[in-house]
Amino acid sequence: MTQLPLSQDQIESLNAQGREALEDDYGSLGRQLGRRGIDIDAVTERVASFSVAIPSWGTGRGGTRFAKFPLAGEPTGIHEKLADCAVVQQLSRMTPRVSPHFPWDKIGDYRALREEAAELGLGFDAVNSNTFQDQAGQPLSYGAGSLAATDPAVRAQAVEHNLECIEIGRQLGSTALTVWVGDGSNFPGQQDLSRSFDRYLDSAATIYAALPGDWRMLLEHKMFEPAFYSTVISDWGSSILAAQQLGERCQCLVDLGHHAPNVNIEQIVARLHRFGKLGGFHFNDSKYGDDDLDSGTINPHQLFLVFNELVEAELNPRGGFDPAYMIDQSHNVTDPIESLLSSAGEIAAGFAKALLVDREALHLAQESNDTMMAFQALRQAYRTDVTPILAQARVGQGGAIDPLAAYRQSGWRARKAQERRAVGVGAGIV
Ligand SMILES: [Mn+2]
Repeated sequence: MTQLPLSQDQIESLNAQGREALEDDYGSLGRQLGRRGIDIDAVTERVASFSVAIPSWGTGRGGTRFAKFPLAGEPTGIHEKLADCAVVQQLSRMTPRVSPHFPWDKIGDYRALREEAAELGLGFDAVNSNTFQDQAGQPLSYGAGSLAATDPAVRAQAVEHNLECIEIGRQLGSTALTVWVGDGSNFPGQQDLSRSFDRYLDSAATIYAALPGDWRMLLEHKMFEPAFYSTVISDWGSSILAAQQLGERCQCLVDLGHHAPNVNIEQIVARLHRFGKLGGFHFNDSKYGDDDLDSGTINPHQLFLVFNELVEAELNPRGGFDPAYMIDQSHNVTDPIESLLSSAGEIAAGFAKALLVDREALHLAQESNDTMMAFQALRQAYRTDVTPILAQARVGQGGAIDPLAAYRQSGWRARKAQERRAVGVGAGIV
């Protein structure tokens, strides 16, 4: 029996106010798409079945390296984080899974946690290990690296933590482990660039060997930060080399914000898929060297082009296509629930627009080297306002026509500000 956090009656009554306008807009868009040979209901059905995971830490106020400004009523532990994830899911109907992070979400009974999530209408996605910071009571420090550290005892501790994450994930019903390490260097000469990669591969192989049969290991690359001269898994090249060496069930995870500015990420997606190594995706946006702005806020066109490759990949599944999608953002100045609702909408919009591309016209134009018409095939889809499709997909599953309005009307955060203990100010986190 599910216990949803918000009043479904309240959502329905707000929807009732917007239903006539939605039907009008949906009908109009349907006729427009019909003229292009597209069945709007088929697209809505695809969008309704699309989902993206929420990272448990995304429900709290993030921060920068400089500061973190807490929000009254933000969650203080995994139980409250789950409740907030359930709010996002109830309104958006696009985020049914939570991606937990250890040791941040560490508790005593994971089977009970799995049941608690199920009662909120949630499941668990990939588990994330953390060897990029030290925890209270930890015997050895990751100050000089973790999986690639020169000290074998530090490497063993980092491997052991990943094995524990797999064990926790088994109890939660996860089937993937995402590994990101901050290992790298800040000075030329500080680290042997080849030997550090060797040590990483050696540690990662031990983790890979412990994966349950139906699990995948996802390697997340990041160009820089916290290491600013070199990072061990800095780019998709290092990532795919490691994934190919480790084995078939080791794949690469692309985080939109983890590349140099202007890098053609959609091409990286196509390349990884070509070799069966596209394992997952972290959605966010970036303007400069930052990597955690809200999805679609800066470059929605890039998001669309990435989805265009993902839709192509799905149509040409070279040995399978099952990427793990997750939102990965730092919500510094907004209510995290509002950011997650907005981002889920932006991500789904990118997907919906990619579904509207006239693939036959695109492929024909590509084959005949008709540059302008190939571009127009993409542009026509990108220009289409898919808002009514997204709203219809949500409503069809009990979600809100306007998730942000419904959330504000619910008074959730003000209520939680009364009930939850305050989070202290502090240094920023990733
Ligand atoms: Mn990420």
